[in-house]
Amino acid sequence: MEYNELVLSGDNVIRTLFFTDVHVTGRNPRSRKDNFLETVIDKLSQVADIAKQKNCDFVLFGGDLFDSPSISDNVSGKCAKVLRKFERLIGIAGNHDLFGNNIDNIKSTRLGLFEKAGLIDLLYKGEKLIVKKNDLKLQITGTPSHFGIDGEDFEDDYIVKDVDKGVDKAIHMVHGMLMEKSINPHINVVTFSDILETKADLTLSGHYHKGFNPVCINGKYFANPGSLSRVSADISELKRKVGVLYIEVSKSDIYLEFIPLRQQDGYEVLDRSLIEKGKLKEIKMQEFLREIKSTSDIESADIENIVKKIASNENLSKEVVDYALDKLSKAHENILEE
Ligand SMILES: [Mn+2]
Repeated sequence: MEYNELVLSGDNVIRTLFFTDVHVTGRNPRSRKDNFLETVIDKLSQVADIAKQKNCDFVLFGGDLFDSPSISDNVSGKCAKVLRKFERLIGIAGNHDLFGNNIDNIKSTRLGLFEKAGLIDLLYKGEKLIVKKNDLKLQITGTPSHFGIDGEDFEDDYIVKDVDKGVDKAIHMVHGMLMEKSINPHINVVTFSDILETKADLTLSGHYHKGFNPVCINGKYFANPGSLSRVSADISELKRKVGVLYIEVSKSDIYLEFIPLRQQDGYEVLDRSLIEKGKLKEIKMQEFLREIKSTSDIESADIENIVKKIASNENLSKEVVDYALDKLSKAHENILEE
């Protein structure tokens, strides 16, 4: 972030929207029957319109703007054009925005380019933005995605430990698997109860595309409105309404409201014919290939795991491991740029 304070004028309420996981791409996901790029650009345009209608002071974004960090010029240009409709967009990077899920290489990604061009202001781990409006003071922090975000050191990424003096409310954004409870023993998740000691009054997460209804535990809110686009033809995605979270912050309160966007019925845009023909394996393979083609997340995560495993057996220093991981993410970058 180039600034750490934002002074606004108006009443005593800060208004904002939060949206996440847009996955802009020119490659139509296998499950989609429509023109995915057009649909997703329209979604972004709607979010900008709602921000104007609702008089939002700025808009918050939870990561994965792009499906891949090196999306084509043509697609990036269309995305840049619609982002110009936003007066102020403040967000974090998602795993799909990064090469090898390594935030250190943000400068060579499309999202990094958009940051430099002033289309989005990115929050990095440890940075703090103080928003002042009359006598209301809001602190905003964010943790972008990185390798191992939902691993054993999750507290460092999810729990806000200090809030500036005089701050009335704090919002924290994180691109990680935050949910009510674990869904699969093979996927690391962070649950609300894991992070109840956070000083953030509102924790906003992306990454988990299905999202969840906002919850309030001991006066602390947790919310994820779900991905702005539907890329899989799972029954839950067919039924899910895509939308944004409207947020009002006042000295005493936080108000949250899910606003659905204009959208086609899931059954109109998502193709389940392969699933219904019992070709689930084929679909899973397509989705796997899509992942590899986009960010190689699965592949690179595995390689990173291997590096870390070797390192722990060989007692290598952290510098050596970091060097190896850095080399890997650069190699990943070269593969995608070819
Ligand atoms: Mn995502």
